[in-house]
Amino acid sequence: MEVELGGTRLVLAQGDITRQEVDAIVNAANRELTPGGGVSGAIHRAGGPEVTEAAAAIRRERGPLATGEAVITPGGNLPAKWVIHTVGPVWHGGKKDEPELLSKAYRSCLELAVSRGIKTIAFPSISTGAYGYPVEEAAPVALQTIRDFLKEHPGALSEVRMVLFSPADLTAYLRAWEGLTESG
Ligand code: AR6
Repeated sequence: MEVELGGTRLVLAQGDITRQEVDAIVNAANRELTPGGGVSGAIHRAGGPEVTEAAAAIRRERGPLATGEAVITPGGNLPAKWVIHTVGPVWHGGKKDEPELLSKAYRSCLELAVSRGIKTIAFPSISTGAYGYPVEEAAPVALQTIRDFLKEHPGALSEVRMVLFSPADLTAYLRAWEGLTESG
């Protein structure tokens, strides 16, 4: 799916985030910025030591990230020039501010991207793997945050891409987008 939102293209697609030819890809990181598994393991493997060492240097300098914060490193061997690392919330049943924290993670990445002059950015589905956030609940939060940000910053980005690893995740995001556009 592809729509135009005030000068920015929003794309929802199935794929592998490490293959995206965009200015920046987002990493669903842990607070320690270590490679870990899932999308983070894949990004550190594909990006190589330049990514892992830059992430470790940030960790040494500023300590563990808080949930919802974002930092940036070079993309190393990735097609993307930059990696924006953010920490999504661990799902605890939905009563521990998970939606606010998830929204904050997307927003921090978008703000950091714009402040660095990044024009094209690709996100994975933050928190819906190891961190256990149900994808049906995460998708509307992600998409609403992106839509609100683009309304507030018209033309600041040329493309925002959500890259879903599985067909089921893509379906969940497409449904969530329909729900958002129906409710205005
Ligand atoms: N491209 C796109 N999406 C992917 C890829 C890929 N190559 N690989 C996995 N996904 P997760 P989290 C999807 O667990 O829930 C790490 O160990 C995956 O199917 O990567 O935020 C970190 O170090 C799922 O839908 O991130 C943290 O400790 C989504 O990416 C912890 O996991 C997110 O799954 C973060 O957990």
